Amino acid sequence: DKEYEYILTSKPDPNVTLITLNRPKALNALSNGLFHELNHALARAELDNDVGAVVLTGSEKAFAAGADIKEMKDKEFADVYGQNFLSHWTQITEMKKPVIAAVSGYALGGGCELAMMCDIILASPTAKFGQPEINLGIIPGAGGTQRLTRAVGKSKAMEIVLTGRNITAQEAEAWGLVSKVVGEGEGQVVKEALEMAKTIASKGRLSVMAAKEGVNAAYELSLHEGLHFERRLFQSLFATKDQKEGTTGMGAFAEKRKAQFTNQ
Ligand code: CO8
Repeated sequence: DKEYEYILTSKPDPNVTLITLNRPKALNALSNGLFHELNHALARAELDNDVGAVVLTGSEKAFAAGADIKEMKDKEFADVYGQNFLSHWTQITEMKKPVIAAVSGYALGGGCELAMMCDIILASPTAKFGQPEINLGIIPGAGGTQRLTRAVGKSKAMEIVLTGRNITAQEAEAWGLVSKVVGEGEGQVVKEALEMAKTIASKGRLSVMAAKEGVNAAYELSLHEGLHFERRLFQSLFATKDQKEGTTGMGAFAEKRKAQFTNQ
């Protein structure tokens, strides 16, 4: 993929985009340039009508070892505040299509935060998650005190953020940070993430987006508001052709056949 310097993109399946962070010499340290490219590739996947889900991965050794410390180290308050440093690093959370993180090796600092911005995290047994910012005299800046706390609870989040120690894939799974630790073997985590993405992409696009919106609303709204929002989303899907195809008398369920969704 010649147009990008820090990432690779491909479509291993007609309905799935794979984005691979590719700064091997820096363990995929996250730089300004890398995020510009990542945002570009994500926007392209979002606009591609064939694509129903995205997989984001790194290398066997590192998903991403954090923000690029060399790029960050000489910045002053006037630089980071004046240019709103990190503000464009969260664009991935604006995606309507699901994004699965396939994590091998280090997911540290901004790398762990980037994984947490995705909708589902699959981990290889070699994955190591952590927020080592405390060792650098800073704190997590893109969700490490917020998304992590919602994922694993206060006591465990405090331990991770205050000690800076890495947690294993097995701990991350037991604590609910990742949905699954896959089997051993090079490339296995990407393989399983692509399979999962393919499954999701085979569903109706509109209901997948609405489901993602509903789950994400659980982090923002009270239970009462969240349930109200969910019911409205649910009701709105009755205006879609996919609901007719999926469930009604003329549809797949009644005819005992596989639904042919048209994303309408
Ligand atoms: N930034 C820049 N370069 C890095 C980084 C990084 N975060 N991590 C590794 N590298 C570079 C190393 O400098 C080295 O380069 P060189 O060969 O030129 O010296 C190369 O990658 C290989 O690294 P190591 O030789 O250190 O490899 P090891 O296998 O010995 O160690 C470690 C691997 C343990 C991962 C180690 O590299 C390490 O501790 N890295 C730093 C981890 C860290 O502190 N991360 C947090 C950074 S702060 C942060 O992320 C703030 C979040 C901001 C929000 C982001 C929003 C998404």
